[in-house]
Amino acid sequence: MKTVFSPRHLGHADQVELVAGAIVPGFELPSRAEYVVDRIKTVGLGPVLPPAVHDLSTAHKVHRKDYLDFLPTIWDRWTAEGRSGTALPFTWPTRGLRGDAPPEFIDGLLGYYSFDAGCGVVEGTWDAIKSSHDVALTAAGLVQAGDRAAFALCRPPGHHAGAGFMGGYCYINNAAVAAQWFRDNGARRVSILDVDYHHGNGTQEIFYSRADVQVINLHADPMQEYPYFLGHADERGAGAGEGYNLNYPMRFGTSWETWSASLDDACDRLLAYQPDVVVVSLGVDTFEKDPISKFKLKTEDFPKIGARIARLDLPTLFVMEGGYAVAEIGVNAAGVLTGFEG
Ligand code: Q9C
Ligand code: ZN
Repeated sequence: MKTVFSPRHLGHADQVELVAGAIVPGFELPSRAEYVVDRIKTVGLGPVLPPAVHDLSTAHKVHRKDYLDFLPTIWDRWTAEGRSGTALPFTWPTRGLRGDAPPEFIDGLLGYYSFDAGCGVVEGTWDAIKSSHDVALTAAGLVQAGDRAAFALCRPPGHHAGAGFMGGYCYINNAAVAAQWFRDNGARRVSILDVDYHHGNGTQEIFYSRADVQVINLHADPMQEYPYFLGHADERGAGAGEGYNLNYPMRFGTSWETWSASLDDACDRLLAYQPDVVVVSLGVDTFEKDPISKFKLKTEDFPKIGARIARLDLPTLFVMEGGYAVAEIGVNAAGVLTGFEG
């Protein structure tokens, strides 16, 4: 299996986040992707290729124009106020406030276009976002051209980003852009199978009213875990999309026995949909030692995930999402992919 990867992610660094009332270094570190690419090379998964530059025309079909126009301007707007460090929001349009128009000032804009303070912006952030998008589309092209599977080693990740907002370390929804691209290039139906520990709220929102992209999420119960405000089992899609969104929320402490039963059920539902291609949102933050998660999957379980997905016998694009036990994410992500290859 080929991997697509860009070192341009390295410019997205120096993140900070609020954890238990303290501002600490962010968990979504540049070293994450470096550990994964190093492990891919160590196990000899296959060639590691650079992305080809793509325009944003497909991204424009899953994101709002005003949001995509705003993203590349954040750092310049921030520094125009004489600021340095990391651009972050602090005010959001929740219930009881108006959220129907973007303000003029950068602090208001950052809040308007996000749902949390998980998406800092530094000088190199837009270039990393764009390279991550290009990685996803280049890898999608490999699958379209006939490869059984490809790995888009995206950083930053994407599944929390919605049509018009960032959040949870995610800016452009790489998996959603790839799914849209498959639709525009001959696939009649696309399934997105999101195995990241966190609910892929952005992906769900983007496709919620559509029947042509099935979205399946396996994740920590939002009653207990981030993103808290989406991801319940009764969210099944709306309008034409009714029945094409599937959520498998699981409680803190979930281990392989329970998690894999959800995966088996999800795979049955996926096959019943008869997609032409599968996009896997590959988070490995289900790992027992992940520093921000509370599932109990072990390193030996990750190849079994890949093997189960391989049994679907469908063209498959893996898109990197989360996973934060830095030393181990390379082993676990590569484990899924080697398990897929059998
Ligand atoms: N700092 C992905 O796995 N947690 N995103 C916030 C307070 C946010 C995870 C906890 C977790 C986002 C792609
Ligand atoms: Zn996650």
